[in-house]
Amino acid sequence: MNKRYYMPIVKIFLFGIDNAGKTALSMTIKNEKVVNLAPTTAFNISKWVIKALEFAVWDAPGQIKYREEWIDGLDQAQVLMFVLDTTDAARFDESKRELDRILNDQQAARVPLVFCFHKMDLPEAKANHAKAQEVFKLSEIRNRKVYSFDTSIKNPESLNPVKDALVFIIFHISRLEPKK
Ligand SMILES: Nc1nc2c(ncn2[C@@H]2O[C@H](COP(=O)(O)OP(=O)(O)OP(=O)(O)O)[C@@H](O)[C@H]2O)c(=O)[nH]1
Ligand SMILES: [Mg+2]
Repeated sequence: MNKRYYMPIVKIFLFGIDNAGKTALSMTIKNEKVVNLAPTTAFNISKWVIKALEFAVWDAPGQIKYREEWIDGLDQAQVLMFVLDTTDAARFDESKRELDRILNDQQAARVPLVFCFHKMDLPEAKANHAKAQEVFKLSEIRNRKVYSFDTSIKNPESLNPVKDALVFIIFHISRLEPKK
């Protein structure tokens, strides 16, 4: 039987608190040079092309005053991508609350989560990694698929497994929606 599948443009909701590194990570995936980044003040919507597959990435503004707007990025998202500044242990609890707020939203039900322990080039991040795993308890998330990675913009190769996971996810989404 000759089955045909269409490849949807997958919407990624890229979130996490301010200074986590979301915009820098997004730029690095796009092979753009990261210089003098200002905090994001409204959704940065851009396209990632990975292995000829397209993703519409909604890079959220992380500061508290913008978090109410996250709902727009979450709407219809097919991938949740969370970025943690692993150097900043003082803000792990705040980060976890924001992650849980989204995971508990009805709109995010069953949507896969890609979690980045980010800024792993920095010694503080290495020192805090175990603590971050303890706080976020990713293995206890049972209501969706969770993929987690150690990432750094200083080592763009660390983003390759993230890209592979996105391709894997898109493949499964397209398999679920055969073309009529
Ligand atoms: N050393 C290091 N610095 C990083 C990395 N990723 C981001 N940064 C730096 O962290 C700071 C914040 O990065 P942004 O990408 O602007 O953070 P953001 O999460 O988009 O912040 P908001 O837009 O305010 O939500 C910048 O100075 C980046 O250069 C990383 O992997 N390693
Ligand atoms: Mg930003």
